[in-house]
Amino acid sequence: MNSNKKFISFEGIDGSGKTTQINLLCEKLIKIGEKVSVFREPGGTIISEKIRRFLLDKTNYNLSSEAETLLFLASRNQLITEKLKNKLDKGEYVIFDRFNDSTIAYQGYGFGLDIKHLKILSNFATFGLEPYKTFFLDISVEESLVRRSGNKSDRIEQKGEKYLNKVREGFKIIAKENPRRIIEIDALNGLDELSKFIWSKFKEIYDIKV
Ligand code: Z5A
Repeated sequence: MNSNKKFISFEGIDGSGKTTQINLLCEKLIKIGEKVSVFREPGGTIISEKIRRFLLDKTNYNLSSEAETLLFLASRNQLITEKLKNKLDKGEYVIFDRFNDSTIAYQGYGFGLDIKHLKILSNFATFGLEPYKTFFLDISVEESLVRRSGNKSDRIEQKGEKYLNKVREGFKIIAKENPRRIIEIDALNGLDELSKFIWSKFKEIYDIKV
C-alpha cells in the first residue's frame, strides 16, 4: 500500500458539512476496529493552533494575502512534521479537514494570488505529500450563509459573498483537474444520505467488506 494511501482530506466552502461528515465517517471506522486520527486546518498541533488563532483574529485586518498564505502553509508544515508522517507510518487512517486545495481555492482563486506559485510553495510545505482521496462537499454560497447564520464570523468569513463564490468556483476547477483524487459531492443532500454515500465510496476505495 502507498505510504499516503490512508491519507484522506475533506474540502469545501464554509459550512459545507465537512466536520459533520468527518465525524460520521470516523464513527463507522471505529465501529469496525480501525484507528483513525482527524486534524483540522489550520491547527492540529500546539504551534499550528497558535497560528490558527492569529489567522482567524479579526484584529489582524491588515494581514497581507501573501503573509496569510505563508501562515497557512507554516501551520500545515508543522502538522505534517509533528503528526501526519508518524500516523501514516503506523498504518492508521488520517483525515484532514482541509489541505492544499483550500489554499489554492481561498488564496489563489479567492484572492487572485498566482496559482503556479502557490502550488510550488504548497509542495515545499508538504514535502510533496498529497491525500490519496479527497471528498469535496459542494454547496451554494447561499446555503453556506444560511447554515452559518447566527455564528460570529471570523477574519476570513468576513470577506463576503463575492469572495466565497470565487472560492467555490476554484474548488470546482481543482476537482475537474484532479478527477482521480477528488470525489465531488452535491452536499445539499441530507446528513444521512451524504454519510451513506461517503461510506459506500470509502468501502469501495479501501475494499472494506461489512
Ligand atoms: N482557509 C484558507 O483560507 N486557506 C487554507 O489553506 C486553509 C483554510 C486550510 C478555517 O475555518 C478557515 O480558514 C476557512 C477557510 C480558511 N474559512 N473560512 N471562511 P474553520 O476551520 O473555522 O471553518 P471551516 O473549515 O469553514 O468549517 P465550518 O464552517 O465549521 O464548516 P464545515 O465543517 O464544513 O461544516 P459543519 O460544521 O459540519 O456544518 C456547518 C453547519 O451546517 C452545522 O450547523 C451543521 O449542523 C449544518 N449541516 C451540516 N451538514 C448539513 C446538511 N447536509 N444539511 C443541512 N445542514 C447541515
